[in-house]
Amino acid sequence: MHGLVVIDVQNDFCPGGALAVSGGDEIVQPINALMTQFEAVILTQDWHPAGHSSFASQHQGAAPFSVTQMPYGAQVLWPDHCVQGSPGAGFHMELETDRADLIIRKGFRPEIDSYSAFFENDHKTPTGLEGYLRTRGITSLTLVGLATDFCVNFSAVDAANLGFDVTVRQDLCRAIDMDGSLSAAREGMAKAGVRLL
Ligand code: VGL
Ligand code: ZN
Repeated sequence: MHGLVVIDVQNDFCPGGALAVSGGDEIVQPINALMTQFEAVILTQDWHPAGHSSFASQHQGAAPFSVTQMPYGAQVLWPDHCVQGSPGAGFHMELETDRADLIIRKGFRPEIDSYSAFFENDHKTPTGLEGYLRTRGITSLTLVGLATDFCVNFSAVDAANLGFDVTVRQDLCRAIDMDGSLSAAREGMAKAGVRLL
């Protein structure tokens, strides 16, 4: 059984948003069209409490897009984004959310970020998505969404390591691409056995 996982197609990651990904809105209609071809559709939603520890605003003197050391490892510090209940955390207005079987929220613990749909950034704390997919008999996943080099990348690598058959539709993703993060993400996904289309 084949599932479509739509990563973080939210207002803050689209042009005009707090952490806008260039061209983020261009993928919405083609993703809607793709949903009809899958037996299961899962959406992820980046969902941070105000004052989340991944926000540069919470680290004195830290600039957005700088890197800090957290107890669980290196963490990029972001502009405040996807704050729970804010318009920026909402899905893009044209995304067909009615088609979703499951919406999984992540990044809701104040002290840890979660790029991946499967594990928080300590690579240990599960989100529960693996259990959902397995109990539904979904073994093969196609990933689309935002951003290619962060949440799509981490989700795809984790899914492949968990034994799912994983495809990333790069044409239906857009990247942040800071300091070579996109090419590093492509290499990491390929190495993990992710099919890059
Ligand atoms: C994301 C940075 C911070 C993403 C989420 O969806 O790729 N990136 N939070
Ligand atoms: Zn985030």
